[in-house]
Amino acid sequence: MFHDPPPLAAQLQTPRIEAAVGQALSENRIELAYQPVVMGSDTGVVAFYEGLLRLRHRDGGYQSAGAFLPAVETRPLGRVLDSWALQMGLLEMQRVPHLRLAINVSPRSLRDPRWWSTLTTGLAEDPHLAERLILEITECASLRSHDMPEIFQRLRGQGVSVALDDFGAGCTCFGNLRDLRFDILKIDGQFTKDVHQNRDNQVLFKSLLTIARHFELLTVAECVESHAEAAYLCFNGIDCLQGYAFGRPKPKPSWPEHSLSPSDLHFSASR
Ligand code: G
Ligand code: MN
Repeated sequence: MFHDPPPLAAQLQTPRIEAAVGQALSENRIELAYQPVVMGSDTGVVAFYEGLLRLRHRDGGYQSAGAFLPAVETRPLGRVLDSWALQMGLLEMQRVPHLRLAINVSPRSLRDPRWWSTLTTGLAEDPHLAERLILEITECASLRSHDMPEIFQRLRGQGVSVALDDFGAGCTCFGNLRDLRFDILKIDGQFTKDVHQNRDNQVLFKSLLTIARHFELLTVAECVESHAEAAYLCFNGIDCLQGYAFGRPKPKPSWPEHSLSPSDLHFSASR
């Protein structure tokens, strides 16, 4: 969701978007919508949810994060939105005892004291929150910076799980998988598109899956829109699926009665 650098069109619109987002924040119109990530072995079972930011307009319509985040991602407002998303996610996790939730965070925010304070203060509220929280970090150039392994160690010290988001979408660097410890690999939606009939995507998807298995990562296929795509992905061993075929992001889903444990998901935050 966070791209680096922002597209030119987005940069040109930044002041207008900043004003709209600032206004929406002050009027409590920035909210999280939750999209299920289901198990490949039984797509009726939700492994976890991803909380996605969206801006609700006064007339009730809304825009998803992709429409405004790229424009403000490098700005201080990008840090405010990341902290806001984390705070709202942690509050929902406190309210819903079994909820496993993934929240997006820009690598830039991993250097923001305010984001860290939101994380540590939130996790201190309940000793079981950390094991239910997944932080999704989009691959970008700043993940290669020399202080990232130390920042990751600090993150893992909090007991949370870490996902590499949109893998393969941007400046893909396989070295990140070797040098930074992730629990989950989210394979970008471009590789799942028509994968059941697109030979190129079949080869790319299988290669990414082989790499993920080597690093013992839980795999999630993003943007799965059809059951034909899902069938191919499951047959070839994907762990989890996310996309419109299994549920659109919703502000108030009916939460499950219980959630899968980390061992059911074949990864553990303490690994
Ligand atoms: O970058 P990240 O994967 O965090 O963002 C997910 C984005 O993709 C959200 O804006 C969400 O609404 C959108 N999305 C989720 N599932 C699908 C899907 O199946 N198809 C498409 N086109 N978009 C999706
Ligand atoms: Mn994400």
